[in-house]
Amino acid sequence: MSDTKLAANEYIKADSNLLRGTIEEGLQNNITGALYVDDTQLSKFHGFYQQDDRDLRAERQAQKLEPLHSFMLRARVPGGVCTPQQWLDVDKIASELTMSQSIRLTTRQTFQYHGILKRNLKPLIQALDTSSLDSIAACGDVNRNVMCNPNPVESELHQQAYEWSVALSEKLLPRTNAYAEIWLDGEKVTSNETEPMYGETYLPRKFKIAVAVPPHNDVDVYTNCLGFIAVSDNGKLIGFNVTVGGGMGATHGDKTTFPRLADDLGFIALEDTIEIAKAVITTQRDWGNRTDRKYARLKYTVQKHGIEAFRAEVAKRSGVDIQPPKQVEFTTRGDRFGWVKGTDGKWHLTLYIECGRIKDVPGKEIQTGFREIAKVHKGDFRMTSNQNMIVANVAEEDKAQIEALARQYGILGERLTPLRKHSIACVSLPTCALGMAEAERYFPEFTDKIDALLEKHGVGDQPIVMRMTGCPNGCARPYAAEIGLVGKGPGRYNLYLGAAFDGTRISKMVLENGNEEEILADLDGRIARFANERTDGEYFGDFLVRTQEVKAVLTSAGDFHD
Ligand code: SRM
Ligand code: SF4
Repeated sequence: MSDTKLAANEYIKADSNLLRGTIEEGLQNNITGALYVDDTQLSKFHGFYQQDDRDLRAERQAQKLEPLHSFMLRARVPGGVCTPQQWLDVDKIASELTMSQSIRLTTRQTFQYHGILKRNLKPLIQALDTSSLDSIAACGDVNRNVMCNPNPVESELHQQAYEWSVALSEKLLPRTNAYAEIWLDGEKVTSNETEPMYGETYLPRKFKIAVAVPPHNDVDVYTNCLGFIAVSDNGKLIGFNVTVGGGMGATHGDKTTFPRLADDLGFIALEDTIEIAKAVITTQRDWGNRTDRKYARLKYTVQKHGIEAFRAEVAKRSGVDIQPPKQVEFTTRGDRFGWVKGTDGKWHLTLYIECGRIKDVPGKEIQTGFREIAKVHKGDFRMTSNQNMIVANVAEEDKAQIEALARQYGILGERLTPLRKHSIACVSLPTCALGMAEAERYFPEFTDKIDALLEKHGVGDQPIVMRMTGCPNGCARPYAAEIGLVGKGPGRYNLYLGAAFDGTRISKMVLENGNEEEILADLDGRIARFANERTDGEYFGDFLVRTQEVKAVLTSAGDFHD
């Protein structure tokens, strides 16, 4: 490559021999717990990040020790579905091969391990493989885990949508043999290996796809690079409304960066799904910004060229007849807790997991509970994009046993408030290298305080989508929340309000760098007015916009910072 202006990662990818780099050599170097620096970028394509425990960083620095390096690994589980045996394997791996010993359900329907020592990476990936699981392309500049609404009620429609999410995930995988060679002792490919769709420098940046089945928008389809919204006729899937150019990440104080909801590309017939996805991906491959990773996501490509030009290019590349979008309506974004019955007569139990952390804590043996359920469960498990878990496809006669186990281990969640049911937070400290403020460790306590405010004003029964992240990258999609908190520094957050309950409008900042007291004071006044002045059935975000407390973000990006 001759263009010196390209982002550093572009050279790392180009020189990596299709993602191999020197990862194998780095694994064998026992002097350090880390990988070689460039390989820490390549490792993401294999599903893992190098991290260090930030709680211990200063102490180790004072002792002149290298940071306590360990790795976070994210699995690829399209649509979040796994079998009970797989769950038992996942659980065993956490206990035997990670320092955290816990499992972390993510906001994209999969799970992560934290605290994997370098020497345990290979045994861990091999153990996942034995369980027919992998972490290929779970991170990195490629298409990542494909989300699919776990909508168990409309069973047949969901099954069809789920199958498309699996097909998308499989068809869009990188073709390099690097993962098999490094981790699974696969035979080394020696000649002419190519990466037909991605090319040797892959995409300019990460790429995300979600499949949504209206009226449920729990996958937050408009926040994805590429969205497929199921269009059905009499319960049968007939095609998708395709959306492009959504994304959350931004940088504090930099108005050239912004969260953005996706634009409508149009309706496509079912058989065109993979072709459209490939055309969107190759357009982004060729049009995306490779000089500055800050502007390299698809949302900036669509914003720069405009949706018309982008649509024309995708139509040209795919040869697909892209029609105007069909009418669809979303009404919910949360999970449906407790038991629901599918149209096929099977039962599904959605269980709340605070911030997605599967770990035994006093009063709630979450990890043990799921292990015991997995031992007897004959259906499957479904991780949700709200970091919760569905014990799915339970026969009528097995319901009582599953429920008894959930109750015994304190995970039935019978007394959850509507706010809590609609709340998620990202990981942040101590593992996330980018966290500026606490999220997962502070969010439960913060949620209690907002619940108390709602209770005080008599609106404790109001469902409100509330999300917190430790930095502006937006891993819990906070700009799409009715109450969004984005970490600015220790104990300090920007407060964002005014997003739509169904995920079709993003929010605006109303308070910068506030501490807990300031945030609670701000919300106290607004919740009081909401309690007194809301119209029948009005949501909090809509109320703030109607009463002009918060100006609506109308265009996809332009007015987010106004
Ligand atoms: Fe994320 C980076 C965790 C969903 C936007 N994200 C990270 C890293 C890997 C930090 C890093 O780069 O060093 C975090 C690891 C923390 C840890 O210790 O585990 C991290 N992201 C997560 C998870 C685990 C949060 C969670 O609590 O569940 C989610 C894993 C999803 C998955 O299974 O694949 C997660 N991240 C998201 C989402 C939500 C989504 O995709 O629906 C977003 C916003 C949507 C988007 O992509 O625009 C998101 N993560 C980011 C960004 C900002 C990207 C950008 O465009 O600017 C970064 C930083 C980056 O890429 O440079 C990031
Ligand atoms: Fe880390 Fe920021 Fe993502 Fe939270 S939002 S997990 S702090 S990168």
